[in-house]
Amino acid sequence: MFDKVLIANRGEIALRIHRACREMGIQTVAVHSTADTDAMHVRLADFAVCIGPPPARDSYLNIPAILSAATITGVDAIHPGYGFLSENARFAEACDAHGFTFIGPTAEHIRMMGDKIVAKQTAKELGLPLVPGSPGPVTSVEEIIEIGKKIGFPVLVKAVAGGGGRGMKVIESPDKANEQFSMARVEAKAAFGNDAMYLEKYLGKPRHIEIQVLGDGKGAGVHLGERDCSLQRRHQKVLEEAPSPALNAEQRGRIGELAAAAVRKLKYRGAGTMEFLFQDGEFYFIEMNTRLQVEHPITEAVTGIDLVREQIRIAAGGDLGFKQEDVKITGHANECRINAENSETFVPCPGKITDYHSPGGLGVRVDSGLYTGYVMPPYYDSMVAKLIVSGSTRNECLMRLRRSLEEFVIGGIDTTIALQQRIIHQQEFIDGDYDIHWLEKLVGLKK
Ligand code: MV4
Repeated sequence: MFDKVLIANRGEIALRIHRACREMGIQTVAVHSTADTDAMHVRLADFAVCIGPPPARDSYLNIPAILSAATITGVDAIHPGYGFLSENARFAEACDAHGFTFIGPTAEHIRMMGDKIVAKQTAKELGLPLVPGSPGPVTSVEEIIEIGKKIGFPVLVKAVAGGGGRGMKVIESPDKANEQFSMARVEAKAAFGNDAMYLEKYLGKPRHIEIQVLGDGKGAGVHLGERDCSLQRRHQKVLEEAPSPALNAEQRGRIGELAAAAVRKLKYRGAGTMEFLFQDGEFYFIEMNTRLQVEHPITEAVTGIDLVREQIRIAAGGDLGFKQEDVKITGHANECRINAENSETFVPCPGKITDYHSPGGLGVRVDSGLYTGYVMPPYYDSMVAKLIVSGSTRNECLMRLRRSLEEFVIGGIDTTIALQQRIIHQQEFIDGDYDIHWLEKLVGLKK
């Protein structure tokens, strides 16, 4: 096992990783920008190294600075968290080249899933169901119209280098193809420096269902059930739940088994998430994330498995601590993401936390680096806390979530606590009756 791990991230996830390390008797090294000197995870870490100025490209994305910090402090391994360098294959390779274990999948698997066409081709070979579409990149309007006529309009063009919804355009009919295809390409070129595109049939009212997987890199692999992440605004998830209120046991078992079999065939190492759209009882693979995800705690809540601990154990060469039949999904969990934003306008609102009180009690977990007096810097993501609530049933969980949101006090800044309260009081939400467009309709800012 490792003696010392460098945490190449910030905020609540840096704290989350620190906590797992601590419980495993592993020392931690925080690396931080000059804007994060007073961050909670920096205070708690055994060692801290300032790696640069506030802009992420100069600090949290600065590979030489991070590797220098790793060398100076003599760590064994580097945990990238989510975002930043977590899905950067060159970073994973650089860690290895410098003698540090990258706590994550192989660079090869990161690269494979980073190219969305390769990811889909791989998923197909692994036996996962795909959205009908182009087998490879599309380069001409004629091709789009031809495939569109075969699979039916509307179709969706997506950027090969995309993800997160950027560089995506719905093409309603053949006569709109020319204009919408060029718009998508311009966007993709600007966002990713790559305008390669592929085509899919457009699903009009799907849910976003993702399967958490773990592999040991040696052919063992399990799934830890699904998360329903359909409640999102502008491709930012807002409130997640596990299990999904939309799936029955047969559907859950079917997609879980397929995902776990895929992990074993791939000899995938570490934690990953297979994303599917789910509509009319069918699953359609869209992409795979080769990192720990923001919403991982709801899976932890319903399985009792510490995902960061498993990531670290696997990276250190260990076997999976359990088999598929040992994984039991018990009860229900929800996560509310609390952002430093106005609940109506979504305008970011960084600043000083004048008052802080987090909810507690049975089944309540708060992952946050906030404390009274903390000054939130304006340079990074606006998510400041995650409220994770669990219960033996979905109803118990929702009642607990309701009272936990009432207890939560974050003074001095605007937060999305009020938005979360609004969501959980909607009848459709209570009924579990929502798709990926429902929240945008509720908040009335649909593009
Ligand atoms: C789709 C889709 C409909 N049909 N693909 C958006 C982000 C990227 N991960 C995949 N996305 C979508 N792909 C087909 N063939 C609709 C979306 C989509 C979406 C997906 C998940 C969660 C929220 C979403 C919001 C808008 C569109």
